[in-house]
Amino acid sequence: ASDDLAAQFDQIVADGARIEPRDWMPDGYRSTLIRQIAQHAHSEIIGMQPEGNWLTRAPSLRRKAILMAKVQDEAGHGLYLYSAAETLGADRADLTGKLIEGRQKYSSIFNYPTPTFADVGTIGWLVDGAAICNQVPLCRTSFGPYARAMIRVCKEESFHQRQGYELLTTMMRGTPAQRRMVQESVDRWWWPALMMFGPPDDSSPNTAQSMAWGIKRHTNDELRQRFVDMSVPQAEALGVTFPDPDLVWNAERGHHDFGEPDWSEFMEVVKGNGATNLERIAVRRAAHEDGAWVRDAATAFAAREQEDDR
Ligand code: FAQ
Repeated sequence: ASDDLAAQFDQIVADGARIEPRDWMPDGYRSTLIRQIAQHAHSEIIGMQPEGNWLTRAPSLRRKAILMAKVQDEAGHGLYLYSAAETLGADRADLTGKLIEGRQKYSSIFNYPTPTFADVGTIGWLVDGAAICNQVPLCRTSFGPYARAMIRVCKEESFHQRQGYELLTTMMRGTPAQRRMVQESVDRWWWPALMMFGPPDDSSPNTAQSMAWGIKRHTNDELRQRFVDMSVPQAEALGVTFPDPDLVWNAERGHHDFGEPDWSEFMEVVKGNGATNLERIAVRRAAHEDGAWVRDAATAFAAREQEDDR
């Protein structure tokens, strides 16, 4: 019977259809998905911090309202993703515990500081841009709840990307100092944005199996290339350059050639040694501890309601 179930699973994956929570699945498929979805959820939640830094300092009411809405959306994405992980048997409180104990990863990109307001625009343009590039194919990932979550998340990320680009175009129409601020910000974020796609294919331990299971639809390098090709004309329209002397159109390949990100920096950031890793986790831990009374009150309230029902 278990052979039948495995064959059924393989057939669903081969057909490009969706595996649902009650379907049989290999243990490795389940654990890979829990790992990836949890890392993704943690990234959304930790990802509120770099831009959150500017909420009280946004230069106008309009910019503040936009930024507040965007940061709230990221919280929503995180909760949506934790729920998708729960359909696989994970427990949200346990996942949060693993994050603040440093036992589960979140995206390297959120370990860089945001010293200027232009960073809000650059994060929207490049970081949300890279996120969309990576997540649109995940709308077709083989696990149903994850794929469906990605549809709404991608719609909201597209809005985030546009607000970032619009912010930068406004600054580029401003003073020379504002234009310099945009270029300086783009110089800092370009390489970290390329690292978001993960290590090169030949040193990506999970890609082959995740592609075979239909969890990933493209390799890390394929998506990185797509992002570079997409970003170059946008940079031209904006009037900024990327800090890569090797970035050049290759007519033969029909793609841009580009330089190698500093993979030793990536490894260090993923290991916890980036500029803001400690701060990000400390802030998340403090928020979790400060919120303990709310969880306790909600649990006590739910218990009393149940008692009243009896
Ligand atoms: N940072 O074998 P692979 C957002 C880890 S967007 C840290 O290639 P895989 C929106 C990897 O987990 C950001 N760790 O792994 C937003 C693995 O760890 P292991 C979140 C990284 O999974 C915008 C090891 O290295 N998006 O939040 C990174 O097949 C603005 C080996 O790598 C997602 O998570 C990295 N950059 O491919 C929010 C998308 N790259 O095995 C706020 C979903 C790799 O030790 C503001 N995830 N690692 O546990 C994915 O598509 C994949 O997981 C990849 C990595 C492509 C990220």
